[in-house]
Amino acid sequence: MFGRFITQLLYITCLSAAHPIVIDGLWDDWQEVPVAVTDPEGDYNYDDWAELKITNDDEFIFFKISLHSEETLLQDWNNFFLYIDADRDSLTGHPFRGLGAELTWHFGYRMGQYFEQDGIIDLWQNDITLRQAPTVTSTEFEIAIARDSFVLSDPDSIAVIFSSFYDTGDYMPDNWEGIIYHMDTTVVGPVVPISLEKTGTRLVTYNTHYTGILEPDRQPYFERILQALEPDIIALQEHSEWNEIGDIISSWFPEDTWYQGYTFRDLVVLSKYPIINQANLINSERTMCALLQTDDPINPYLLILNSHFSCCDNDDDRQEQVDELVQVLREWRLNDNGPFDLPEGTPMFHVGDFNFVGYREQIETVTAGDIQDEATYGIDFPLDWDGTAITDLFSRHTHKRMAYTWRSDGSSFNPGKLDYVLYTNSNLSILKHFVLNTLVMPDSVLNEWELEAEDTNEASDHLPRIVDFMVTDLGISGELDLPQQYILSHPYPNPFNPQVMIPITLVRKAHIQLRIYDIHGRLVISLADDVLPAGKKLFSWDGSQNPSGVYIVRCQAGHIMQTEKIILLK
Ligand SMILES: [Ca+2]
Ligand SMILES: [Ca+2]
Ligand SMILES: [Ca+2]
Ligand SMILES: [Ca+2]
Repeated sequence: MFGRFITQLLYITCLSAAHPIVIDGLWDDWQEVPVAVTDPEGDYNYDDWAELKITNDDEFIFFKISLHSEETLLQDWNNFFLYIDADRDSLTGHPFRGLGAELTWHFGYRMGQYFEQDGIIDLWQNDITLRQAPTVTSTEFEIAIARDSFVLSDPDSIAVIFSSFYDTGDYMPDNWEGIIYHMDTTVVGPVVPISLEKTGTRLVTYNTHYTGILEPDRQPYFERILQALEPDIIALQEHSEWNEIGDIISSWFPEDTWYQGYTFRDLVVLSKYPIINQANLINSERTMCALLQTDDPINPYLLILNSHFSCCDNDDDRQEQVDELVQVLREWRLNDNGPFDLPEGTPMFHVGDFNFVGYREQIETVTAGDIQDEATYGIDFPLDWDGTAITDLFSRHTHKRMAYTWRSDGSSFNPGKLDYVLYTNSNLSILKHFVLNTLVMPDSVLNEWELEAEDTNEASDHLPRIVDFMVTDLGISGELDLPQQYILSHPYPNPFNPQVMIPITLVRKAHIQLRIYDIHGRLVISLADDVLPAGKKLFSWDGSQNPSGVYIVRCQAGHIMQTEKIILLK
């Protein structure tokens, strides 16, 4: 009895700490959160809990659960139960061990129950604003539930038990009365917002939900969204067979010339840059590509892969599709056996609605080129030009610590990350990226961008993903005649604030002009205009008096001129 009393005291003193948690499937935001329960390994022979953390912010209560046992899917494939005694009264609610639980939630069935005095009410994810990540298989998950949902009505403290198999599984915690968590009323505050303002070249990927841009009642939402975003390149999925898309987009941007690619199944790429080649890439027609000719002075080519892989629980088809895609890219790049000539070192994005709601191996396949069925599709092939994986970009909402890209409040499925942006980080730098969710944006920001709160919610069940980027690599383009003797090396750090270092290497004495220009080509400062001896010299520039943005470092040595883009990020 005395032991239990001490334990309870410890829980009360330790377990109260507000933290800003982003529901995105990344874990660094949990590092400062103390462990609530360490559960033993082997106390259950199937789904075996390992650890529980609990915290809250102004709006949500957060749980991070992890398993000793193998990976599973939180929104399916399990019989995980969460019991919350919201009034800390064991005589009210559903009796479970020492709890009287007002809320029971079954993760695998995506259903719960609210036990109130007069009866039992069935619950769906939207009733408790359930948010969880990742959307693919894992051994750890982060979960958010609204504190002010009618089920919880923002309690001061709760008692919690997780069970891994109905009412007989592994319990976390194992003690009878559960873990007590006290809400921390420290104000966490809203997330630092991401401005919609464009920096660099902008790519938008968007599943338009059954040809939404063509539907008269949904078209105005898309028009406002795309006009606010001002994309340079648009990749659309689920827009089905129709031809007017180029005319519609052009009519929304009368100042610009737009190039429309062909429609492959339900995929199309539109661009302000000429589309010089395009092709379907796999048998199921679920990945297309478009080669663009941009005005980038470093590497004028850009390859956009646009995918809409098989939906839902069709893991086998989806894995086949991504395996086949890696095979196609491997044969193209290694053996020149592809739909058209692809210049070596061409920067590449792979975007779209990937529908990754099952095995996380599919992510490994499209990033690291890890083929699952090597007997059919051959050996693995890392997809970046430098022999490494391409990068999976994690973006959050501009005004919310959320990263989901699909949401349907009437569905039993909680919002998830279905839409991906992958890129070759050997030659592309990301300047800004976000998910647009107008529902969470303040009126002042909506007004500024001539958006309405319901826009993204009414347009589609997917949210658009936005990425601003620039081409960065000077080293591996096969198309440009680059000087053999490197003079200007990559400035560092990049992005920088406020000081950037610029290394110059001269193999012999030379007259050097080193200047920094802004993105509009206006001279910002001249750092050197002098004869310098052979050897290494490090220049620096302090940008504290200049606005954030992209700047060009230009180094002229005799007839050789080299440039580097640098980003001042304050
Ligand atoms: Ca997180
Ligand atoms: Ca355990
Ligand atoms: Ca109760
Ligand atoms: Ca246990």
